[in-house]
Amino acid sequence: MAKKTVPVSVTFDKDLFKRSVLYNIKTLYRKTLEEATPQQVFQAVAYAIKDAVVDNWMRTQEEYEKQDPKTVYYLSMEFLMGRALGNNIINLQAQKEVKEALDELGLDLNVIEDQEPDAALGNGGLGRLAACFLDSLATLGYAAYGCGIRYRYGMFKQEIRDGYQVEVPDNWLVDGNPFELRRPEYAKIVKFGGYVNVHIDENGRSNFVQEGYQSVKAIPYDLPIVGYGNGIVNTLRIWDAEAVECFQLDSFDKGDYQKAVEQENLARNIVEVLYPNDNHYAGKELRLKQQYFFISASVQEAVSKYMRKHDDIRKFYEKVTFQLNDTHPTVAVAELMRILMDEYYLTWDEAWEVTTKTCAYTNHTIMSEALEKWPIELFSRLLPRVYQIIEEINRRFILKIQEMYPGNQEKIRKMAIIYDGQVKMAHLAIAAGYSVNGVARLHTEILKHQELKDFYEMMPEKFNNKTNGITQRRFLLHANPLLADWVTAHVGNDWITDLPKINKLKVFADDEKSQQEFMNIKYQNKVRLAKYILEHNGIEVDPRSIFDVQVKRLHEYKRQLLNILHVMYLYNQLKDNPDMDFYPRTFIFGAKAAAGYYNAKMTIKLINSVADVVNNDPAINGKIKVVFIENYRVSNAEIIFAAADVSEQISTASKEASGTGNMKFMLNGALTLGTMDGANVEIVEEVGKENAFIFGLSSDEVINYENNGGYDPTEIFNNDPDIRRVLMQLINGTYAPGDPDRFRTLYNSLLNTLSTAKADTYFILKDFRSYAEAQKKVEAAYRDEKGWARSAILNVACSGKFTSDRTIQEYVDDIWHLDKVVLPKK
Ligand code: Z15
Repeated sequence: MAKKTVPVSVTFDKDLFKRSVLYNIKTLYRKTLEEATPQQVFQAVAYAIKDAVVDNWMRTQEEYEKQDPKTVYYLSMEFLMGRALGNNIINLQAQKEVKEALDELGLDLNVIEDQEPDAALGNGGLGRLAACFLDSLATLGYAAYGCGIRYRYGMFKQEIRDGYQVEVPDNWLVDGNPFELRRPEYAKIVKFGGYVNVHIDENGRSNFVQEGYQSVKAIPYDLPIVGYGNGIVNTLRIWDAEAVECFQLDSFDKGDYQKAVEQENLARNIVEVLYPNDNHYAGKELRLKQQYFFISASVQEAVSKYMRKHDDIRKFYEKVTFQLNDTHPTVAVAELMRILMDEYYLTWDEAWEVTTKTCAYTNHTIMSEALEKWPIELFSRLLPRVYQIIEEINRRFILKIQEMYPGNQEKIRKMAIIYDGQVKMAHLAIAAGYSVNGVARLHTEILKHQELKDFYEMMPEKFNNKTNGITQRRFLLHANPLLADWVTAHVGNDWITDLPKINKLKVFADDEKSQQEFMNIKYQNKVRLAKYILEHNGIEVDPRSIFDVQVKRLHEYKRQLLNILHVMYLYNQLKDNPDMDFYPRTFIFGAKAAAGYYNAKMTIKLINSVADVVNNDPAINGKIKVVFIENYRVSNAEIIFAAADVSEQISTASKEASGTGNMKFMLNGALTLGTMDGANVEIVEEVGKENAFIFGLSSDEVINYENNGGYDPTEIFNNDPDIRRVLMQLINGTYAPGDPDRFRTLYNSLLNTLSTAKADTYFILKDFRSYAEAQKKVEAAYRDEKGWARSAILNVACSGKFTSDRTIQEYVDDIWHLDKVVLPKK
């Protein structure tokens, strides 16, 4: 076990770094190291690391200038980056030197890292995927920009008060962000509102100009994205909004004054806060403003950067590609058309050719409530010129539909971009994109044959699958140093940049010594999490119990309710039969609910209420513990994945497009307890179904029920006394003493015997028995310690496919066709 994962860096200057830290504390705070607060020490260390990063950043960008590689712009409303310091140190391969240097200064890197606020510019899976992609793009050496919004407030901080979620603003910039760089020289103007005027010029051309608009200045802030060990540093560019100019106090014109105030307010509001909805579209005007704001600025910048080096805008797509992360940035299609026609005077056909060779679209969900449909009234008022262009795209698209399906009104109804007074953003993205991809094999198949069937039949060549992935640098190397070192000691450290190499671990799965070492590491990670839980929740948990974990956004389709109903069922069994054979289990939850999502919030309250009862009942002897981890986010996720035995991936089959938490658990040696949904299907394919616990309806069965009006849960309620007992406990005050109606809405969502509304649309009762049986198998399997260790090691060994390096290489090969960049030796 001599080999350590941390390589010796040849370029990182330890002494320079130490001096830099002390100098920073002096010049930033006029203090000595001893006088500085922990936050100030963090800032000083972060600036010292930034110094090393900036050298590589400049070198990389210079090299891009020289080599002029094709560049991807990953356009996304969300980048869920988490903390930067630890990740940057790892990717600089400077961990050993930094740790030594800090040690010599009497500082502890872990404590310093803990001072950094998470950059939580995202909700969940979609935003974290974008962050993993940036890591992989830089590590693989591809020229890439992430383009997004510099929200003043990111994802809210979750506090649990009296068992309820309370949202607290996330003022992540209070102490300043040491890694960001303000770039006012690249500011752009973005225009909203007004009306479109046509000017005929001297050549008889019609020029469309927006007049009477309000404008906002977009100021970019750049964040470095450090590649692992290759000197590459890419850029995440996030836009801040500023008023265009201070309005004139001597303006006596009331209209102008009013307009100036409105313009200033627009700038103030636009980047104020991230909408905290995951997989749900709320249709708010400000959200559309956010979308157009960052897209207009990003597209303007991409075009002007291209024109600084090239003269023919008609060949834009040879050097630039836009990836649309869901429909949120789809207005880019029309904005690019606008710039090409109105500012570069391309004809419609020329502009359309460039646009359709530049834009590609990723679909991340089939949940209908997530599909963006903007009322045309709102859209045309806010973006009059862009709307005009979309109308023309729609007109021509309908002509194409008619050409292919003459006289088929049904096709137009289902496929038009503008229909029923709404602009359908997914239809726009598909009509204008050269690629449409889903995020796991099953998801892409459902898109092709169900949700987007008509589009697939019309344009099959556009459709492709890109199964999601995660970065092993953050989720193993950084999150789980004990396991990372163990893996390296056994198979070398190639896995850090070539995850499939981790497959060499397979031969150790049956080796008893390896099994013991593995379980010992898992135990230590469970102790680390138990300590975190005690400090943050005041709950004592036994690291020898099974750590059964469900962490993800709270959503009905993800079925946290199924999990907690099953805990209630187990508790009933234990109460009836205190001496039954029962392996101690700790059920761990972590989840934020969208602020306005009532059932989701009540599920959090239910979990905490069950926790209160179960954790404090001496009759069950601590055999079940329920823990709700407050404020689940990237930084504590890293501790949680490392400590998990069981990975709960229990969405209603067909609803979870991919999932990425499932992959993070697998990489850390947890066994999946899940449905055949999203990427679970591919996980099981890699590791073998004997090393996972699969249950529940298949996606085909779910879709079948849905196409035939659902199923009737009352039958299950009537015939299964255990389930009936659990459901009655939702409404008899067992978990809400004095307020038996508290969970009535959850009960109604499952049964709803009173109204005609559909009940149990997520098949919780239908899948309950199958889930409970799978859980029994989990318990039996865990009792066989060697067998469990074997399966856990195999999960790690078979996780190679799920690196985002693989995903990105597939995007490059099949969609983007980027040039690989290698930096010359210094
Ligand atoms: C989001 O986090 C996801 C999809 C969405 O449409 C929105 Cl708005 C947010 C998630 C999927 O639910 C999840 O299955 C997937 O793994 C993730 O995107 C990344 O593709």
